[in-house]
Amino acid sequence: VVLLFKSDPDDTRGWTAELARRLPGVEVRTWPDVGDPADIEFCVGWAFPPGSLRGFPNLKGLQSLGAGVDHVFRDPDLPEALPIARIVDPYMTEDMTQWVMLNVLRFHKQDPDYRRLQAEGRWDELPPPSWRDRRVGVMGLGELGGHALERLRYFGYKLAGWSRTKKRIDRVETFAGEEGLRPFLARTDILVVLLPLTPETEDLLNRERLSRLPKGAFVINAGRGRLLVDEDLIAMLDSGHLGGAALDVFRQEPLAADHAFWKHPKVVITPHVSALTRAETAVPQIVENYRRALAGEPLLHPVDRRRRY
Ligand code: OXD
Repeated sequence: VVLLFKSDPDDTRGWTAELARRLPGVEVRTWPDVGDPADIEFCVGWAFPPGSLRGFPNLKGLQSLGAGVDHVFRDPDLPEALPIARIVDPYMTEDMTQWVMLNVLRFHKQDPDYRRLQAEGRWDELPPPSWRDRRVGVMGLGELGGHALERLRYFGYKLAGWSRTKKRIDRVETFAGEEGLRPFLARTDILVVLLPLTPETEDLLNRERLSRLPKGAFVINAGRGRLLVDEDLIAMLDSGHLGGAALDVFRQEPLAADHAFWKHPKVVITPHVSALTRAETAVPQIVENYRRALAGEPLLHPVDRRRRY
């Protein structure tokens, strides 16, 4: 038996149908209708309620429905030896890259400034930026960051990447670790954050680090809200040090109605939709992982518990 956990009931129906279609002969149950906990062999979902997985004595694998798995590690009772997999789906990767492109281009082409001029009915030409000189930097050089850089290369920007451990990428200046952070930020006009959230990356982008970005820099975050300290970002936008921010992820989701980001003139918000997991493209790897988990084989796109991604 496979158990699915999704918080949105409409969405749950589509996933259940797709899983059932691709797993003939396997029963798919949906939370909270677990039935006998001993029946559950494989769990698929996003943020199972803490402690719940511990209650399934025959559980052989957990498939995160997201690319990020910080939600899994929020469970203090996560069974120790449980194999965990995350989604790596070329459809989602492309989708994320397109969201990144939208926002890199938005800032590079001064769209927020032209929108303000339009609102004032002003036909004013701003000093044009040169794509040749534009320095774009990507934090996180895994599936998502690597793909975004590949696409960004077409635009001729000066590219750099930062990651925990040093990576080599064609025509991208790469930086790594704590000592690489300062020089990476200092050369980045448009910062794209695609890091996983781990104990090491939490609050990484605080006031001190954001102040290393050059004056007028832009921040684009589609990683996780907790990578960035909200008050520090707002302070840097208000002081004029930062030119704008595009945010898809937040410390608390949904974003609280009274959060300062909503009405901030320099902040563009999307509600965690930069790359949605789609049943039709994601289910094949889930089906394969179900098979592997039951056979005791290593899962596709396994999560390293030590690194937490
Ligand atoms: C995520 C996702 O991990 O939406 O944020 O896949």
